[in-house]
Order: sequence, then C-alpha cells, then structure tokens
Amino acid sequence: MNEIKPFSHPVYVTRPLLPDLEETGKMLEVIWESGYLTNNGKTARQLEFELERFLKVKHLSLFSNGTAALQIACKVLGLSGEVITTPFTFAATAHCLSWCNLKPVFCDIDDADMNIDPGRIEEMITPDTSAILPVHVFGYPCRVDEISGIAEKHGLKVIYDAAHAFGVETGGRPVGTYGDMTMFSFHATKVFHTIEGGALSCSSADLKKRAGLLRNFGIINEECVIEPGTNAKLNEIQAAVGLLVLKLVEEEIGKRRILTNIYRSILEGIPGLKYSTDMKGVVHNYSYFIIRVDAGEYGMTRDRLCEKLKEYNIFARKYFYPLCSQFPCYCSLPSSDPQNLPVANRVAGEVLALPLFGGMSEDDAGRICRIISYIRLNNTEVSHE
Ligand code: T4K
Repeated sequence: MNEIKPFSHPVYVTRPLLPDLEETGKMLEVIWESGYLTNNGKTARQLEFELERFLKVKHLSLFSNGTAALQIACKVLGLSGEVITTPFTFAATAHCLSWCNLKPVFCDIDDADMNIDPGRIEEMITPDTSAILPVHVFGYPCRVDEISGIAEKHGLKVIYDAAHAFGVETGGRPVGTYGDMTMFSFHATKVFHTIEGGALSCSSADLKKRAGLLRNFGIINEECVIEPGTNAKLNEIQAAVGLLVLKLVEEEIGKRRILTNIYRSILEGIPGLKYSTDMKGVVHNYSYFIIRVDAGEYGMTRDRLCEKLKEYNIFARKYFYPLCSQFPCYCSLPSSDPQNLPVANRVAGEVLALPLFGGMSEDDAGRICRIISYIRLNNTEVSHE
C-alpha cells in the first residue's frame, strides 16, 4: 500500500454546526433592539416551543446546560439515597448525582449497545434506591420497555440522560417521551446546540412548571420565592443561535448518515474493528461514530491506534475511558469494583470515537479509513510533508 500523508490540518472528533454569520447578526439586532437578554425571554420561549414540535414532546424546559438540567431533574423528582446508573458515560451523569447528595450505584452495561444492562439492574436495587438514570449512549436508545417494567415493579423514578440522543426515536416514540424526565444536552459538540445549553422533557405539565421554577431561583413573583432554586436559565443570544441551528439540523444529520455509511463500508474490510449498525425500528441521529478495537486481531491496542492517528493529525477520542467508576471520587464505591462491571471495563478499553460532523468531506472519511488500514499494515512512524 502506498504511503499516506497526514492531514495538513487537525481533524477533530467533532466541529460545531455554525449558522450563517449574517443571519445570526440579524437575530442579534432584534435582541439588541428589545433590550431583553435573559430570564425566559421571547427568543427562549420560541425555541422551547419549536423544540417541543421538533422532538415531538409535550412539556420541554430549556436550561443553561445539560448538567444543570440533570441536577434539577433530580430535585424535581425528590430523589434520595441511591440512584442506579451506568459507569460508561461522561462525568456529568455521575457528578449530577453527587451534587444532589445522591449516591451513584454503577450497573454493568450490555456489550451490544453499550447502554445499562436491564438484566443487571434489579440486583443493584436496595431499600435506599430511589431512581434509575440510564444514558442513551452515543444516541443508541436503551432497552426502554425493560427499564420501565423494572421501575414500575420497584416504584422507582427514571431520568434518561439523552445528551447524545437529540431527535432519536425508538419503538415508534421519540426518546423524550420515556421515563419521568429526559435530559438533552445542547453543548457545542452536539448534533443540535445552543453553544452551551440543555433541556428537560417532562412527563407532565406540573413537572415542567416545577423545573422552570427551580431554574429561576424558585421565584414565583416579585414578592414570593417558594423554594431554594438555582440559576440555570438559557439566555436570549444562545436561544437565537439555537433557532438558527435547528433549521440546519436535519441536513446535518443527513450528512452524518452518509459519512457513517462510508466509514462502515470501508472499515468492514479491516480485521479487528467493530462498529455499531442501524437498529431496526430506531430513528438514529448519527451523533458519534464509535469503533471498537480488538487488539489481538487488529494487531495494536486502541491506545496505540489513538496515538498513531494523532501523527496523521486525526484527533479521535476515547469516549468513555476512563469509566466514571474509575474516577478517584467514585472508585471506592462497592459498585465500582471491576468484578461488578466486567463488560464496561472491557468496552472502555476498546472504544474510539472517530471524527464525525457535517462539515467533514466524504473524501476525509475515506482517507481516515485508509489511514486506519495503513497504520495496521505499517506499524511505523510517519513522515510529515
Ligand atoms: N451526559 C452525557 C452523556 C454527556 O455526554 C454530557 C456532555 C453531559 C451529560 C453534560 O451535558 P452538558 O452539561 O455539557 O450540556 C465534550 C462536551 O464538552 C460535553 O458536553 C460532552 N458531553 C462530551 C461527550 O464531550 P470534551 O471534554 O470531550 O470536550 P472538548 O472540549 O475536548 O471537545 C471535543 C472536541 O470538539 C475538541 O477536540 C474540538 C471540538 N470542539 C469543541 C468545542 C467546545 C470544537 O471544534 N469547538 C468547540 O467549541 O467534552
């Protein structure tokens, strides 16, 4: 195989979807004229309305970020004691529990979808368990029906972390309609974003009302503050960016689908690499492209491949290594014992998120695959142009 040159520019795991600057300027002019910059303004209310339509959910509240939204969901649902969650997720999932004085209890994951394994949840339940916090990791939906069944049987609340699952549907329903509350992240690295931001989809108007109160200090009106809330409001400028990004999001998902299929078709021929495919009955959003490296078969560990890719200017990411259960703040919890989490510990050593964003060209996706193949066959240092 001919030598392949590194990219001349860094290729990151993702790049934010950027709306037209002139159009953004026009939106900002309107906000400037109004002199109204935050506190549940007109633009934020419009975005809330449009997202309810887009995500096909009835009661959606916007927040300053997904982490704050998760914390507020825990407060609104009055959780206490222990919450069963996955260790294979971003730090925010476990941290939101700690910030609410809740104890994360880590449950192992399913090798197939890398989500919490419903078959392992019941054995993690104790008299102190108040809820389950599953994550639709990389936008692949959890086994929601099994989770609902367990929650109902044991009287537990369910909050879904759908940070990666904007627009995803399963079992003929949008992900935001499962569980008591569902959190979406609108961080710049997400398929849909408001630079920083997030939302809660609530299963009732009452829950939405309470979440709205808590994001604004618990203020009912100028003379009545009903409970200790926080400040987790989305401002008007970020809401305006959200409205513009929302117009582009379907096209973005379409481009990512094409790139995903290019990755799949070329990587299929490389021994030792696995990747997820589309699931029957699921509307996907192609938020991440994850490969799993079998070191024995591929001839190199995931860590070595990740380092080699950097020599080609490709900045893949080891999402989600280390596991939350390996963090110093959680590693001494009984549920963090690697013997309790054999699948998660293995998977965390195999995964690598390859670059995936609409602004990437189809040629770039093909070239990344060829580099991955080349690295396998030529385990040597590269020469830069
Ligand atoms: N639950 C789950 C399952 C989550 O994944 C997350 C967030 C949350 C909860 C919490 O939601 P938020 O509170 O964030 O709304 C990134 C994101 O910062 C984080 O939001 C996201 N998960 C996580 C999976 O990815 P890092 O530490 O990997 O970000 P960073 O800065 O290394 O960015 C990754 C790459 O993206 C960079 O190499 C370059 C590119 N990038 C990044 C930014 C910020 C850009 O090109 N432009 C940018 O503006 O966490």
